[in-house]
Amino acid sequence: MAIKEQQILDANSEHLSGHSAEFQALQHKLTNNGLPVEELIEQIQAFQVAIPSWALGAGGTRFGRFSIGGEPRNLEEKISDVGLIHALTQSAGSISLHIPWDIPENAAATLAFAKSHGIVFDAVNSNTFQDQSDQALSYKFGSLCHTDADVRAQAVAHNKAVIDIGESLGSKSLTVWLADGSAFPGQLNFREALARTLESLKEIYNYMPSDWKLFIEYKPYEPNFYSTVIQDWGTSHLLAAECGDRAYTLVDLGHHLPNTNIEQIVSTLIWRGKLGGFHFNDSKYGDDDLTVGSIKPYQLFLIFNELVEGMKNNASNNPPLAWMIDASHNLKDPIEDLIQSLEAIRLALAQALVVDQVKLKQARDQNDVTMAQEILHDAYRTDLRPLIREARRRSGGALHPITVYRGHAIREKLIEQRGLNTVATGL
Ligand code: LRH
Ligand code: MN
Repeated sequence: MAIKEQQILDANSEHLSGHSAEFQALQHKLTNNGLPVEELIEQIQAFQVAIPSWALGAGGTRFGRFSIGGEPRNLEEKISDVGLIHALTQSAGSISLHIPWDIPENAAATLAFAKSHGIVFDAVNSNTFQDQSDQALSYKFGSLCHTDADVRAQAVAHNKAVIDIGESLGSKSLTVWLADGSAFPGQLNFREALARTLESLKEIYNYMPSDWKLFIEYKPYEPNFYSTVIQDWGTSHLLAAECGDRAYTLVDLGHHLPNTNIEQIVSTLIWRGKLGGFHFNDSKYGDDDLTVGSIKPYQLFLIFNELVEGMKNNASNNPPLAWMIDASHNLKDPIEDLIQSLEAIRLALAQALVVDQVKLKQARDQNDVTMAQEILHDAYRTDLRPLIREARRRSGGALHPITVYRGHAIREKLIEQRGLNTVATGL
């Protein structure tokens, strides 16, 4: 379901005068603070986030799932939904596929179809946390860590196949997240499981084309509830360092125990040049995969503040980061939820970009705790939404994407086209 550029321009014209007044007032304030507004807008326009192919339908839990209607029935419809989100927001120019949930039947055709929607392929994700019907050996007791060498070989072969699919689509990175772990004390020899996982990862790493990156995603628990082999950033970093220069740690915001200082983890990984990228979402308790910035927006700002500062003084030459959303939509329309997440991410970036880093450094050097906080709060509490809107408008996007989405009754049209009970592959 495409939205025409003219439809977006028409919608914008209704809000232009209000927007221009708000933007000019903000532009004046930022310019008075010595901030390069045009440069900020360019940085925001350039900031693109990959949409997960597994989050375009209604998510669910073991307690149930409520269909949203008009869900994409295949990869092409998923790409067209991402194309729609990108047309409205001009900030979602890529899709991250999960294999085997999204195997392209004809890679060349899929590549051309995506190109026609202005979409490229970001990291591909392997899946050795579910058993497929045509699979010989089960991953019930793990995959890359399994005690049985044949199961490990099967899992390594799957990852190599995922790399081959990614290569055919122009992707340049593989994300490995493992459910591997144990449900009860005594079940697993931690050291041996980790050593087997490292050997398996090295085989996958050495199979990757020389211009590819490996992202190792950590998670403390779920679906295993006693131990997880790659449970935290330290374990992921250890494995990445052992694998090689093109292996990095991927930070999924929902994969931390309560009250973990994620911005400090981000700062440390950049310092080591081993931060690969993010799975953005938000959470109150566990891996809730909620809308980005919906629960802890200040934490998201603090993370971006470390990113902006860290990548500015990037002594470790941390490579450009992979920006991806990883969310699940139990109640909201997936397209609206993703639009809100994209807005929250660009807003946190903008807030971090207007932090007076020079004054902050001075306050820190003088241990002026109060002033350091005042400087952060000044940026965080500046309403930068007109700046995000202006960046979007200049890229041809909608000033108010959700208003346009609803105004054109797009979900209703998707339901007419696809049906009420279609179920998208994924979580
Ligand atoms: C695991 C995870 C991982 C994906 C999956 C869909 O919780 O975050 O990134 O493979 O969600
Ligand atoms: Mn994730």
